[in-house]
Amino acid sequence: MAANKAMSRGAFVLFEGVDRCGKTTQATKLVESLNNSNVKAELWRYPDRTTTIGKMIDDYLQKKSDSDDASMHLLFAANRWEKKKMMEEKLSAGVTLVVDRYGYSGVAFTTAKRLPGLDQQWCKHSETGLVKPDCLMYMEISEEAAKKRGGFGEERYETTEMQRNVREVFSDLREDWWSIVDADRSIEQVQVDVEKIAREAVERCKNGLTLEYLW
Ligand code: Z5A
Ligand code: MG
Repeated sequence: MAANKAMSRGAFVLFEGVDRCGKTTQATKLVESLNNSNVKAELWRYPDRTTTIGKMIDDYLQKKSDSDDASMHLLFAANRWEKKKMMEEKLSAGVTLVVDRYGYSGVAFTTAKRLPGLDQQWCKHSETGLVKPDCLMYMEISEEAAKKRGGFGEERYETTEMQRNVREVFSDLREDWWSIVDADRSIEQVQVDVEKIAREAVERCKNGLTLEYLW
């Protein structure tokens, strides 16, 4: 008997990277270009600051509230769990999801705090069972190039030391299947690579690809 062929579905395309590497810029442009070529696509961002959990995260990031670091890590993860079912439904309905940050940022930012007990392994537990991206574009940018894109904002993690630690954890987390995009270049140059990588993933998923889960 022939093995079951995986169903055609939308792709989960993820952008990750340190601050100001251009994730939101590229994710926005990609969604527009996919929709213009009749590939149904939506832009998702994490944290999703619109949900009840997302509002707590937003307050924390804007330093309007303070909380225990482990609790905050779990809230960031819960913000992904609360949308897991919708994510699966959209993908199986053929919608491509272009996602701006995900559990990799979750692990990178909490581990970067270098707190006893909150190591990478601990951080990964709360992500285990979430949908794994079909393609992960890690937007690699030098500290110098990032600096040229303006100063830090006012949010909690926007400091040089934190960003250096985050960069280190990301390089530790890196896996062979990630696509590393040179994000030091112009928006248009980066966009060429992004289009190619994303459309390959869309094609693979359209032809039938079983959904995988972290971690
Ligand atoms: N966080 C966490 O702790 N745990 C988690 O689980 C998750 C997140 C998911 C909020 O993230 C914070 O939450 C974040 C991680 C933490 N903390 N920090 N720091 P966010 O995603 O909301 O952060 P953001 O406000 O979107 O900023 P960003 O991600 O740092 O920026 P970006 O999206 O990578 O860059 P951009 O907005 O597209 O571009 C930045 C500027 O550069 C802008 O003026 C652009 O016009 C310009 N730009 C973009 N591309 C280029 C090129 N190629 N050349 C020149 N200029 C460019
Ligand atoms: Mg952004």
